[in-house]
Amino acid sequence: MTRITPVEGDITAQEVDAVVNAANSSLLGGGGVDGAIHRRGGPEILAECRALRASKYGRGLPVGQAVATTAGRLPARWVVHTVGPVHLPEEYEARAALLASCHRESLRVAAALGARTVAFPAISTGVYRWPLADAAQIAVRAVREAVAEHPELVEVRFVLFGPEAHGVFRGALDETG
Ligand code: AR6
Repeated sequence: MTRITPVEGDITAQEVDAVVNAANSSLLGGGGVDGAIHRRGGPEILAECRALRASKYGRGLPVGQAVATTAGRLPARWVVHTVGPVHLPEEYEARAALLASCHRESLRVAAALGARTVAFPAISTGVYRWPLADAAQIAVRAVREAVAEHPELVEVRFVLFGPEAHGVFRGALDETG
């Protein structure tokens, strides 16, 4: 059984095989988690992102999909970049499906590389404005479903910035555990 754990902390400090980045379609960096990962991980990550843009993802990484690069100087082996949806109430269903897809696809990509431990931030809950409690429900459900397909995963960790977000994810995990 894969352990699914909420921890309070900084995603860039996680000693795991794969760290998930809440990226944007350009793959060329931004603020929040994305900024922190590129700052701490160093230029190798951006170099691989640029190479992806020059090859397979000329038009950018579509929302809901995931792709891996080196983790550079982070204490991880890979960064799995995924693009969350911007929260838009009038397109709730379609975008909630894309947020679930981010989690499913990130775990698929990580597992295919041989990762056993994966850390997620609270995708879409910052710049992309998804309400935290709802994002937690979607993320937890998607991860629970996806780990059933990847029993080789030992741990999926949600890394939350601050006690409030940590409490919300812990609650969502407890409810569905
Ligand atoms: N560790 C853990 N969580 C963090 C960290 C960190 N170092 N930094 C922020 N958070 P965001 P999004 C939390 O905005 O909403 C970027 O510009 C934060 O409090 O990083 O998917 C990208 O390039 C929030 O709860 O991601 C995109 O353009 C959560 O992580 C866009 O933002 C996600 O916030 C993506 O927006």
